[in-house]
Amino acid sequence: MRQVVISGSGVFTPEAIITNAELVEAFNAYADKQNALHSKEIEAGEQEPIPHSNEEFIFKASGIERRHVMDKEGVLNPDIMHPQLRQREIEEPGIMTEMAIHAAKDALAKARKTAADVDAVICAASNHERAYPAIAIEIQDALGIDGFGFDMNVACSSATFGIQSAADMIRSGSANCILMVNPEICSGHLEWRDRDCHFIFGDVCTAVVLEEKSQASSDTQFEILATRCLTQFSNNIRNNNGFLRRSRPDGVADRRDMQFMQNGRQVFKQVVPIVSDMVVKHCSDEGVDPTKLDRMWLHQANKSMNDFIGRKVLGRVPEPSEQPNILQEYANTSSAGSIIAFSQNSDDLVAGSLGIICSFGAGYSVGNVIVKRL
Ligand code: CO8
Repeated sequence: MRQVVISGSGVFTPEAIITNAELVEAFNAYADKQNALHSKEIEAGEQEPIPHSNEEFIFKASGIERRHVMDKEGVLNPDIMHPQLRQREIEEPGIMTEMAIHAAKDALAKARKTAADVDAVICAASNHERAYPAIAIEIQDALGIDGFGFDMNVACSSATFGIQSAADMIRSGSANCILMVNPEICSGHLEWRDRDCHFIFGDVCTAVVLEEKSQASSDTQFEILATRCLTQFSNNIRNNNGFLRRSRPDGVADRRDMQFMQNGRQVFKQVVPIVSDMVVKHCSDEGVDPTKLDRMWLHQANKSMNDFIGRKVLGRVPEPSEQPNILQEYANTSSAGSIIAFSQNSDDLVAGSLGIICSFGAGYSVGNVIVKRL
């Protein structure tokens, strides 16, 4: 059977940074304004005041210290509380394509490939700025790639499911080289006015080049030994802002459920055992001893969650270098998180080292990719 390698990866990091301190200051100003506006209802006991957010809570509960975003001013303006992205002409590349081009060029350069070598583009992300034409086709056009492109969405697991799809196509011979990109504008669908979740997400784009092993020539190659995907329906992480919103009888344009909603504690409790069991079983089924993994590039949602999973899989407390976290810098970037961790923490591994790229999140969904450094 044809073998598949990841021969390059890239990350586009937006320049603007929001620290926890800045975020909390803006949220608390928003809360004070709203509470003043509704003081009569609050005094009459008809409405609860909006409680303040708190930096210590955010760091302790999640491990997040800051996040990168495409627009900082709108998010931090207590009268706006969401990113403001400029209106683009229809002929201009969309914002997801713009982000993807940076990450894709980085990944292609590392893979020592040009657009002419690529057969297909997969744009795998947790939200797409429009339904059609596919963002992947716009990226394909912007980079001058022949062949085909398509979008896919499995929320936080989009990238690992994208890797499995690409690897399967390369193994079967329908493509030799695939660019898989993950432009995540989480700031657009995060509810910045809800203290339970306003700290969770950031924006970024990642990209990986996958190709048939014999044609790869890059310095750093990881052979894909096996992939496994798992989904199990849950409403604990949900967003209802679909194309049917105009057809709803209430006619409300800005409702809470149109942004990211989650029951975080339930997600934590339910997802950790699903992921640990899946990774251990997948490795064992593939003849890989999970306790001998050299590196785990895990989904970046919550530091404690990763600590639990790392301990369960390795059977001991992982060294920080064995399970690199990037969420302190980027926050949760949905499907891009495990790929940022991989891209920024894999060059040092020696030939023969074994690792997993593992994602988990809404769906629920879990994706696991077992790789070996060549
Ligand atoms: N400041 C101060 N206090 C707070 C704050 C805050 N900002 N937020 C909550 N509190 C309070 C709560 O009100 C609660 O108070 P009380 O005890 O009086 O009720 C108390 O702190 C504890 O709250 P929680 O129980 O919610 O706190 P946790 O310790 O559970 O931490 C976390 C919350 C960090 C959210 C944690 O539960 C977690 O990380 N869970 C896992 C979540 C996860 O992995 N989700 C995956 C989502 S990502 C995904 O699937 C992709 C979706 C698509 C992308 C969407 C982009 C927008």
